[in-house]
Amino acid sequence: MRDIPSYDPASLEAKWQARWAERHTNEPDLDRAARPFYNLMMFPYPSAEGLHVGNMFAFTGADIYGRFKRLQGYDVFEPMGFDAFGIHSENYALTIGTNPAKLIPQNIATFRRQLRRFGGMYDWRHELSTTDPAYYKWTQWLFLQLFKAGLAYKKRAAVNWCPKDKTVLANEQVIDGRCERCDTPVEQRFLDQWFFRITNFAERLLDNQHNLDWSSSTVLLQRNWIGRSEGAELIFETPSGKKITVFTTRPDTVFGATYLVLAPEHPLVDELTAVEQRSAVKAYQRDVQSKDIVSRRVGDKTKTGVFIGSYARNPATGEAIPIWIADYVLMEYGTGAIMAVPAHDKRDFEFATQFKLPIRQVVAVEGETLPSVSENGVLINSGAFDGAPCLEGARKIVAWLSGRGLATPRVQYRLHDWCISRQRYWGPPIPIIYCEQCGVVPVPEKDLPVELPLIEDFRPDDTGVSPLARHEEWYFVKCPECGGQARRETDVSDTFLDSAWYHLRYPSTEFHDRPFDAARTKQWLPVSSYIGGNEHAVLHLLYARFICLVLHDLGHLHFDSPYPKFRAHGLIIKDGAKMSKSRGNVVVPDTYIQQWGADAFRMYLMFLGPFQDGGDFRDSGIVGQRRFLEKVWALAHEAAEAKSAPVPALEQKLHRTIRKVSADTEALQYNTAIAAMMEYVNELTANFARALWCRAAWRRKTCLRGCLRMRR
Ligand code: ANZ
Ligand code: ZN
Repeated sequence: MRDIPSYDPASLEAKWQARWAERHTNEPDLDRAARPFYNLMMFPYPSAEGLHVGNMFAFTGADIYGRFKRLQGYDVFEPMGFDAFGIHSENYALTIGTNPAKLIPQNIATFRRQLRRFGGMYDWRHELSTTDPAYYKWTQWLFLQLFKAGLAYKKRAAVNWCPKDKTVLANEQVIDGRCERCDTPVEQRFLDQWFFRITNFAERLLDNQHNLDWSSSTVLLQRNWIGRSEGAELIFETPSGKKITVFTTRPDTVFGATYLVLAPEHPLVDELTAVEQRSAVKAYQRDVQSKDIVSRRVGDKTKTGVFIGSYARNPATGEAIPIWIADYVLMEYGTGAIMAVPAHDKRDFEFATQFKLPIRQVVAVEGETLPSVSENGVLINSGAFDGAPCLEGARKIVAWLSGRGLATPRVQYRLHDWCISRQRYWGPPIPIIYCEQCGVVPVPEKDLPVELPLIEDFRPDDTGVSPLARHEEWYFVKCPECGGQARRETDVSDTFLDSAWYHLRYPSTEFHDRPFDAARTKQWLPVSSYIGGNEHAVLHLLYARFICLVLHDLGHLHFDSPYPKFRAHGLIIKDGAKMSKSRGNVVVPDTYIQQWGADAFRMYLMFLGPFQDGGDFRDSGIVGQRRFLEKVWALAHEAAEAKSAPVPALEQKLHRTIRKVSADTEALQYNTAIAAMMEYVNELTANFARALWCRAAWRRKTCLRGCLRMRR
């Protein structure tokens, strides 16, 4: 028998990758594909370090699924691109002092090399980068469509401001009230910003969820983020006739409302404040102003607040109750005012205890101490409503108060409009022009893209305006309507806008006169399978659904959900924590791939644990996968030479294995699929001298051709 060549992944993998390129294996005919399957994975932002093992884990799992579909006969379109605008890329550029416009292409080159080397079956003809003017021209077009539809508007809003870094921070960059980069306490500032009216779509974003085949954890995260609450608005009147409207989810507890709390910014505070309380109220408002937004939203700190010196009438009891302001009531939610029911609300209870305000129990629940928040009790101390179960009591009380014009049923969402303004350099300029004569003028579509100029002073400064606002040679323009002197918007848009529509662009990258071609879109969208991290459950995935609804309503798309099927992958843990750049426990895959080969490394990653749960990364164990592949390699070579009749027991094992591997792969349970293949190979090697794979199995490409004689 001739010698079996040794298993040499470097040359072997290169050979097959060359073969793919030659045969266009990964490049389906996008216009004529008979069985299109759009296999999408979340595109990376090209950080300097390159792909780490956590990224590689996610891409491997998604890539295997694409390969599986290809083997099942689908025309698989698996594109890849780069989410290269935004704060991650820009902050890195700031750290090393190089312009992101110069730095990012280098990072992309590294990523591309890594993605090719690990054997991802990507259609590189359709690569895209969000920083390419040919791409962001259409991101700007998208902004214009929303603007024209009345879904983009400008308003003054609070932002987090780091006084040391002199920059606006996203909420996620504020950790315990401090800047995540320099640990300085964060302040609030007020800026004019662009918003998208995603709240108009809250109900549909919830309803649509029923049609989504998504990981249940993702659906739940989105549901909570949208945060639908059913309740009522109730009116509390002051002696002077001012009406204070509160939003409550528990109108049944109105008899227990012993005081009111307004947000410190509430518009009625000034006129309702008694003279003797004025200086205390002002001081408190100033104090709250200087705090960041995020820590106000977390409820479990000591309560602060001030009595404003006036009273309002409880609509149920007719009693005059005191009015306070406190920062645990947020202006952006509900009406910015609450009725406090300390007996049945935890925050109100803490507040009332601290400031010695009356606590009146109005719901009796067996065996519970105050504050009891359950809705399963019956009403007490509630006049004519005593004895009613909470839900029924709520309905009756709202009906009773509505009759007197003091209540309206109301649905409230936690979701806010999407702020898309960024006072930064590294993003697509928002395509708006301000003219003294004509006002806010959208850039005409024929003038897109509004290119981001290459500037040297891209650093944000303490003016709080975008670096582009320092460049009059760029921002002074002729008004497209009257031809007079006008000025460009100098904010750029949020990275999440770039990624909210990239799936539409991939199949149409070669069209430069339209964002996405109608026929291509019909053929390939919506996406067949989307795989990515659950950390994007509420931002990216929600925004993409919103943009899809908008484009659907405007007649651009034939579907209203971009990703009918989504699966969240698990996380790779290293030294007890999620592998991430910010934690500094990143492992780079390159040396492993060099030493063991891409196939062994991919297999190792998939064997760490169930793909949707993730696993613990250790250096040991890769050698096991490598040995397994060597074994398969040797078996295959021997099989190519041998001739023998089928062995029934092995045939049976083979078909069982095929069934299990197919089912597990479809369910993304790669670890158990690998285990089944190992078991099968062991059986081949250990128990039988000869075996034959049936031709049918070979046609399905699940096993090797011909017959096999075992090595002794
Ligand atoms: C009285 C009450 C009694 C409440 C009770 C709760 C329990 P969700 O479910 O999250 O929508 N609230 C209303 N507006 C607020 C604001 N701007 N800032 C802070 N809190 C606000 O929560 C709605 C409840 O949160 C409302 O119902 C209100 O307190 C409070 F036993 O009203 B409740
Ligand atoms: Zn004008």
